[in-house]
Amino acid sequence: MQVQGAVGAWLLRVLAALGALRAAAASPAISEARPNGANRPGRFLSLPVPQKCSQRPKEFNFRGHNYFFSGHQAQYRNSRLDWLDARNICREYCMDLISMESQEENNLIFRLIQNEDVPYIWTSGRLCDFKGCENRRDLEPKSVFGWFWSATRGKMAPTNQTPRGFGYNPWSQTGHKRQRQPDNAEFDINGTNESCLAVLNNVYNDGIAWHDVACYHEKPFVCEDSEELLNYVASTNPGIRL
Ligand SMILES: *[C@@H]1O[C@H](CO)[C@@H](O)[C@H](O)[C@H]1NC(C)=O
Ligand SMILES: *[C@@H]1O[C@H](CO)[C@@H](O)[C@H](O)[C@H]1NC(C)=O
Ligand SMILES: [Ca+2]
Ligand SMILES: [Ca+2]
Repeated sequence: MQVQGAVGAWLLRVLAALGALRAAAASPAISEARPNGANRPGRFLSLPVPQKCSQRPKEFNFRGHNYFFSGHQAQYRNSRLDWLDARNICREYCMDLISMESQEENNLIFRLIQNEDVPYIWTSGRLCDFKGCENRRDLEPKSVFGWFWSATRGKMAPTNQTPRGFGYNPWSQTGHKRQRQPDNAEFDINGTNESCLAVLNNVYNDGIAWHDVACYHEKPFVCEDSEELLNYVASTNPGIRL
């Protein structure tokens, strides 16, 4: 299982507390409560499908990871999915939603969005506000310290700081409330939390930038290789070409 050193350790403890770590070691299926659990409770993360993994779309490559944009694949060209459904499409290919751990990787996505005039995409960014994240002083305030990349379980930089590997803070300076992101704006409208990270293309006249968005919104998405899922499928399917 691929863990980003100490960075991911805190989330592993969270998952371990949920009993999810054992499940992840034996099989990568990890249950995760849906943010909008009242509507569709008990949704699960999908297992990788070995045949799909070996034939996964490899639209571009960066630092040894393959990626694809849903809008460039015939079967997903017009797909707009909520955050968990998008993750699960990726996961069947031994991928997950993209995590932008460096400005270089972030630039790849911003360029794609700009060149293809994509309005927005989902990333794997997630707020730790589900079961197992309670009573965590180190995640408070959540809006600053509570964000992580769910694909790798790596903690994100505090949202009010320039992330390591970046020359600027990619969170938008504005949004629905004309405040810097994350602003959890939909909570003020109707009590729905904005727990997922999307990249929006100039929706608030703010250029291409990171926004917290409620996870039920339906968007195109970018998938990135998951070392955890690739390793799992490689180890359980001797000789498979990935
Ligand atoms: C949703 O956001 C509100 C306001 O920030 C917060 O008080 C509440 O705890 C959040 N709900 C969940 C499930 O995290
Ligand atoms: C909250 O408001 C948004 C925007 O008006 C709407 O699309 C969404 O369905 C609402 N959600 C709920 C739970 O009322
Ligand atoms: Ca990445
Ligand atoms: Ca927002």
